[in-house]
Amino acid sequence: MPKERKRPADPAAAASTMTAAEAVVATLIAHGLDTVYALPGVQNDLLFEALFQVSNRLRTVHTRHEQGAAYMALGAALATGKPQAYAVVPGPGLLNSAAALLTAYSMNAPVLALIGQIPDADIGRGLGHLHEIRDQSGIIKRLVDHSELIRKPEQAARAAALAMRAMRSGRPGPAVLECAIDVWGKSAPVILQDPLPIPAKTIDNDTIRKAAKRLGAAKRPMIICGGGAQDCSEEVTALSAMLQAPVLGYRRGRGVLDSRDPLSVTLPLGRDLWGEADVVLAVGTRLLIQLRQWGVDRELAIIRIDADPEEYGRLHRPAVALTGDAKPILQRLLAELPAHNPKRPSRKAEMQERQSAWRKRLEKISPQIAFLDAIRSELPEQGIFVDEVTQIGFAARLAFPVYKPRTFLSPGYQDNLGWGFATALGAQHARPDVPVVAISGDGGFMFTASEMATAMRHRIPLVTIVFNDGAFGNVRRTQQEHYANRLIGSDLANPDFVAFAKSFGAEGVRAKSPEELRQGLRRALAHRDGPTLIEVPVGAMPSPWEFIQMPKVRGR
Ligand SMILES: Cc1ncc(C[n+]2csc(CCOP(=O)(O)OP(=O)(O)O)c2C)c(N)n1
Ligand SMILES: [Mg+2]
Repeated sequence: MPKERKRPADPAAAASTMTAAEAVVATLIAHGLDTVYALPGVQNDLLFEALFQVSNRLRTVHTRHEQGAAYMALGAALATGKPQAYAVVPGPGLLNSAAALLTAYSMNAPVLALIGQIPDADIGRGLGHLHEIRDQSGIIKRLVDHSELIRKPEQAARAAALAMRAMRSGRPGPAVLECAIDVWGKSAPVILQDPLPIPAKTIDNDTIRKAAKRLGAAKRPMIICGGGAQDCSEEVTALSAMLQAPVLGYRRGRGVLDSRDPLSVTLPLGRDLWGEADVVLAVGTRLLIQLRQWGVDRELAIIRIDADPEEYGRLHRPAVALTGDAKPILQRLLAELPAHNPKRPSRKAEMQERQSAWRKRLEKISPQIAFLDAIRSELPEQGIFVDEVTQIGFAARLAFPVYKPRTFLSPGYQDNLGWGFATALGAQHARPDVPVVAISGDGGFMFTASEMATAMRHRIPLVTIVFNDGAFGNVRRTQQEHYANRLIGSDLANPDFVAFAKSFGAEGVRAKSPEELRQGLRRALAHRDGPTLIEVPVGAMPSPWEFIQMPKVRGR
């Protein structure tokens, strides 16, 4: 058994005797964290003991499954833009959280995982300890860019500070700290570690000028935003106005330019504009859809802003590459651009016309859009919409108006079914000041439905809308349309979702039409004392895929 704690954590003291767990916890507090999403177990008992000591400064929010804890940390990170943490036991605990950790990696989200370990001396020996997994550290190294195994208390504070810095430097992303069952409780004189400075990339004047000249000379400039642009709304808005450049955001880039601006576009019109553009400024996006689906040719010059220079060599060499944090780079570009940019006539009328032409074509998916209109009419501007891999979600990416950054949370390229409910719980927990609405299908919701208990236990006022078609509808439609109706593994037996919610003590409502959904949402959003589930029974919906997987418009 681990030794008893000698002294309670005291993060104010510069050096004192404390356990590894106390040192980690004090370091997290010093970095501004206020919550750890967690599921306990014996390897982490001493970590939880340290969390207990500081529970007035660092809340422990426990979930019913490790994926819930990790998705909640992810949702909190996406909604706030700030680092968040979760803690789980090794082996099955780690693996249960792994889909969320993978998603955090894919989304460059600063999520710190605290993972237990078997007794330190036996790591790697294959003795069959509780929750032992072969080469846990090796598995973790494949999942994230930064990880460390804490082997003694003296190492703990610095390890935590390094992890916190790693999550925010270069390409941001998750980090993992492992610590053995018998090390969490070991004590030593510990010097607490202040936050380490985040190294800033120097921005090269010549490259900024080169980019500004290209953009200034462009006849049909365009801006494409990914998740890396979420903190650059002001700058992108100003650049777009100066250049009269449309701004495309699809999943992670939505909300950077307000959807009410006629220059703000989603995929279908974005593809037309990509076909016409002579210069594209890509901010914090992999450009996978553009370069792989829509094509590229010599007439198009691409300027990329990315935290990770490895991006440039992957698919297509950019004409100009600006590496680093997008915000200061865009600010420099904004300062330089007026010297090279002509006064440009407004494209407002043209863009409004093109937007409405596409809205007409999107009427093909109007059942989905009618539900989205109902949600938008009730969700305030700063309210957060959490997307899922479901029919309403696919339509939302194309047609849901988004007014502010970080108010449209979409899972990026993992597109992992089942992320939504628990991620939204984390978003709502971390942003109690704004309403959060999660949408999901009956399939996706059931991945983490047990976290309704977490929503009740921690009184999280999330509103969840479950669109119930009794199927993995997207799969079923594919089987109908492309496999001659050979249906396999796509029908679902469901609970009564309203009764399910009520059985936890949550509010449960059924809405059978967009209008009933609107009314139900209005009531639900007024109820801030706990969760609400709104079930919407639906039939099969028209396919959105012709608007998402669109053919080439450039190149061979
Ligand atoms: C982790 C994961 N597993 C499987 C899939 C494949 N998949 C994509 S959509 C879908 C069905 C979604 O069903 P539901 O949530 O009910 O939404 P619907 O399409 O019926 O609206 C499945 C299984 C996925 N995207 N992610
Ligand atoms: Mg379904």
